[in-house]
Formats: sequence, structure tokens, C-alpha cells
Amino acid sequence: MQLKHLESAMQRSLELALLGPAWGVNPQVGAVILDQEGRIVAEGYHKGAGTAHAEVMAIEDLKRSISYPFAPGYTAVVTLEPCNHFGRTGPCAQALIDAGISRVVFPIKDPGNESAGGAQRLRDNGVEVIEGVLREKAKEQARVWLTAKQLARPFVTLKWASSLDGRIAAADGSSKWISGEESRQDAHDLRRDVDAILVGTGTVLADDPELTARDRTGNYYAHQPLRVVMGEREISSDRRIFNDKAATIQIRARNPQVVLDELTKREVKHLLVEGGSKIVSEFIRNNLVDEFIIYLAPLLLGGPRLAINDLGIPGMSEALKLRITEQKLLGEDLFIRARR
Ligand code: AOF
Ligand code: ZN
Repeated sequence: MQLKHLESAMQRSLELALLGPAWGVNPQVGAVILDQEGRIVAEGYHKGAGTAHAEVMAIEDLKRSISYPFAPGYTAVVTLEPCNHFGRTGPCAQALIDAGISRVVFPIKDPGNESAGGAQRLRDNGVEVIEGVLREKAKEQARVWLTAKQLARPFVTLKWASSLDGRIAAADGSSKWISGEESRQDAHDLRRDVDAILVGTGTVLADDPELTARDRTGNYYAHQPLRVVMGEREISSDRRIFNDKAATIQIRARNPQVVLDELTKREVKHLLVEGGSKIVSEFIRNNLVDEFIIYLAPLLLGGPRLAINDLGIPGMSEALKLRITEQKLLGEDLFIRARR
């Protein structure tokens, strides 16, 4: 089979992976099985922690059409090295061996300590293994899970909506609305995809946000991220953030590292930091931001309400340099994704 052919199969597996939830402790993983002629004859993807892995879903899919164990010559194309451990489910490397799969193709190694080693187990059992197909694309797609795993802390996305001149509110504090409707919906979809949203006590006291994830019609998404308030000030229980639409915790700390430690314990893989500027600045200063999402609205506000306060940067040579990885128009706003 040509590499091009394996790449297009991997492309399909990567698309399937995205059908699973972005939130939750587990990665998004997709898998297809190719027959001897290279046709896709089975598909699977992981639907979240506690459910079968993508490889097992694809094997189950193929079982419906041919007899098990499969005849020689089938190739499994998976978006992550098959696992080698008993976690919430059994080891996929063994499931592939038992199914009689002849060849396994994957883009990236599993960085986990217990789960890694699947490729070796496959080879030891006579299965051909091809690693690295669409590696960069797969790495990019799995970056949240990979980073969280490698750093043993949540992946942190920082999000704000500002005027072109970087203001997140007018001088009187009003901020409804800086960004347009499409940007605001995009921000709700972003919330749906994360495990937790964080704001400071100041934001709760000033804006009384609900911090839930809602669809275009205003309905609540089935998955609601944990709402986290950071800071030592007392928040009264009648604030909207404490309503029954989602779980909420207050972490009485000012240090972002303390907050991340607590959220790591709670198995938060992806944290969305939404403000205010003091907290945003703290995360940046402590080098704890993995990705920035900025909605830039074509407005000018001037005044003192900047997205970021002081970062302790004295001169140009210390500027924090970012790389833009995605940009697009959302209605009249500019959507920017960037990282260091
Ligand atoms: C998934 N889905 O399709 C694959 C995964 O606790 P468990 O048993 O669900 O195992 C989770 C680990 O298994 C995960 O961190 C990763 O290392 C590996 N592969 N996980 O959730 C999948 N193939
Ligand atoms: Zn597995």
C-alpha cells in the first residue's frame, strides 16, 4: 500500500476522532480498518472515559461483516499508538493481536507511562507497525491532551474579547457587547469543549456572569464545564455562578500554580481562563498559558480597561512573542488563535 493511501486513511481516522468529546480526561482517538485492497471496511472512535477505545470500536464494527478472528491482511489505522495497559478498559494492542490484524499504522506515540509500549507489544507478536504517518497533523489535533499529559497539569487556554485597541470594557465598566454574535457563540462552543472555566472573584462581583455553555438557541449544552472562581474574597451564594446549571468551586488562592495543582487533582485536562485582567496577567507572567484565543472587534474604546495589566516587561527585547496559528473572520470580528 502506498504512503499516500495510508495518509488518506489516517485523515479519515483524524476526522472520526473529532466526533468524540473534546472534554474529559481521555484523548480524542479515531480508527479505521483497511482490507487487503486498502478499502476502509470498518470505523470507530472513542466516545469518552470509561467507554471502549477507538481500536476496539473499529474491531467491533468489522466483526459485524466478517468472521472473527479476521483473515490475514487487515490494517488498522489509528490516531494514537494503541494502549498497552489495563485502565478503565483493556489493552488495545492485545485486542488488535487477538483480532488477527496484520498491520497497525499510527502517527504519534502514547506519552503515558503505563499506557505506552503498545507498538512494541504488537511487533513482538508479529504485527507490522508503521509509525509517524501524518505525525504533525495528529500532534496538532491532540495538543491539549498531549500537553496536559506531558506537563501533568491542565492545558490552559486564555480567552478574551477586546476592541481593536485592546480594551475589554468601556471606561464605565460596561462591556455588553464588545464582540459580535458569532464570536459570542464561538466562545460558548469553546466552553462546551473544555473541562473547567476560570474567573477571578473580581469578575464575579463586577459582572455576575453565569459561565455556562449554551447553543445558538440559548439551550444549555449537555456538557457543562466546572466553574471555578479564583481568589480570596467572599462571594455570596446568590451570584449566578452558583446557580444549578453546572458545578462550581471557589479556590481561595491568588497563585495560578496553586489553582492548577488543585484542578490537576480534579482531573481537569483543559482549563479556559476568562478573566479578569488581573488573573489573565498572572497566568501570563507565570508562563502558564498554552494557547491564546482573542476575539478582536472593530471598535475603539480607549480608556483604562485593558485586557492585560502589567506583565513586568521593561523593554522590547523582553516582549512576549507569540505565533498566530489560526485567524479568521467571525462576522465582523477577527478571531485569533496564538501561542508562544
Ligand atoms: C482513549 N481512547 O481510543 C485510546 C486511548 O482509562 P482508559 O482505559 O480509558 O485508558 C485511557 C488511555 O488509553 C489514554 O490516556 C491513552 O493513553 C490510551 N489510548 N484512550 O481514551 C482511545 N486509544
Ligand atoms: Zn486503548
